[in-house]
Amino acid sequence: MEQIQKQKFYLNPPPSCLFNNTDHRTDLNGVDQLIVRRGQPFSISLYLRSGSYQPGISSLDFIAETGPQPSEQYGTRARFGVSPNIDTSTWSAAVTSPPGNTVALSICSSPKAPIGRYTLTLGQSGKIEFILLFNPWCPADEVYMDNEQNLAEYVLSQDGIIFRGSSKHPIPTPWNFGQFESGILDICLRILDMNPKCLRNPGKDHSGRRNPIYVTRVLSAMVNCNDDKGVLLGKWSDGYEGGVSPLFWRGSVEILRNWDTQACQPVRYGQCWVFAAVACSVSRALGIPCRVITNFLSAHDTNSNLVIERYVNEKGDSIQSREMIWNYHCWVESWMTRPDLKPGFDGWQASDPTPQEKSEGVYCCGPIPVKAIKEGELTFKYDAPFVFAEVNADIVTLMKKKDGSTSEVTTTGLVGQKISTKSVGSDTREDITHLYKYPEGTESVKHPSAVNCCIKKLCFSALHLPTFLNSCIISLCSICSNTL
Ligand SMILES: [Ca+2]
Ligand SMILES: [Ca+2]
Repeated sequence: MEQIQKQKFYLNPPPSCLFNNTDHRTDLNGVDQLIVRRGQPFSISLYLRSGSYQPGISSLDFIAETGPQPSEQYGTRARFGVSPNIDTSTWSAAVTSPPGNTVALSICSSPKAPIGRYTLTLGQSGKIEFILLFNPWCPADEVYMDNEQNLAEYVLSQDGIIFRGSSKHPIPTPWNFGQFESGILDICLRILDMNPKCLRNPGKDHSGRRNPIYVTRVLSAMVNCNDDKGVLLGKWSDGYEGGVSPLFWRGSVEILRNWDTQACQPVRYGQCWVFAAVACSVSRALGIPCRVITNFLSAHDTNSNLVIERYVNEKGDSIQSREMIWNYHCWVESWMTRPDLKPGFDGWQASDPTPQEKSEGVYCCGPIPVKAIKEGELTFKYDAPFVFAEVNADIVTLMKKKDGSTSEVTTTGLVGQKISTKSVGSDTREDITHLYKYPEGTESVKHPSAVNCCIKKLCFSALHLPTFLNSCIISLCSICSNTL
């Protein structure tokens, strides 16, 4: 048997970024660094220092590593050799050129590999650096999306429309996501590196980056600056001195660059659509299909009972307002499978970077399958009750009377109107309310057992509850007593 020869070789620099990046649909980032998507082969070529490459005789060993503590156990280090054919289900390499002193190689990452910065070492003599991204074009990737028009919109499009205004008059606001603009991908990776889970345990965090569920949850925490060195500081009242009014931003690029150049100090100021838009930019940059959605008459349930409690006096004036109904609220949906849940909940997952309530001790929310909200699966990860309440909560108005008695009125069907997102390939509004809930009043409406009121609609009344909701909001039509 012939002995395998360890040959010395060096890279034919640089790896063709133009060819590879174009092939991997990352060329909009530029072609000065190698940026590839997982589960898809890319090409490099080597010069051998002595002799020529002989299939079956020469040995070529590769080590791919990511993060500061690469380990095979964590999946952040992979060692592999040359195979007769490329295997796109794992890290693999194959020679694609005839024998000679130049060797053309096809290299493929595992479709389950962590995303991020990699070093690929060839023996002891060659190294290349590259960035690995999620691959929604790869059927074996958890973010796979089987529709080119949707991919063009939800991954590649840098121009968006975010709907604001009111349920009666949704107003389209143009937004530049700019996920491929110069330096943005590097900033997105820095956001991952600055997240507290990474700072505490970088090896484990880099391993977690194989999982779009994990990455999406990290982003929902890191887009706000609560608890961490996140990107945006929220402000919901007048007075935006020392910063930019949320109304003045026109895109994510300036926000991300400001955060990066100011040593990760929070950018002032964000509100829901700004938080959501930045999360959408980062998700698309990393290769997770993502869209911003707007929920009109969105409830904020602070005590997880799926009901918005409003206290009013006899005049109907609000006397306590811990819970509220926003005229609209924005969050994002990201596209991925959910192997951690029972089957049937792949697809759009809602996550919300606006800091509202803590989840597992941190201001973050989701991802939760949109379908789980529709089906009332409120035990599913993550944060199902909060999102369910945003689109479904009933309003219980408690009127404290002068004689000390209290009357209670429940309003259903008001919260969660015209849930909207930009249409694929056009600037029109797509109404996706049906993805979140069954039509009001149909038998198939799912009522989780925790909601033990408001199911019976006992009467209709012309009663209007003044002032506690914005005047543009109110159109109360169904009133019921919660006597169940
Ligand atoms: Ca945060
Ligand atoms: Ca509540």
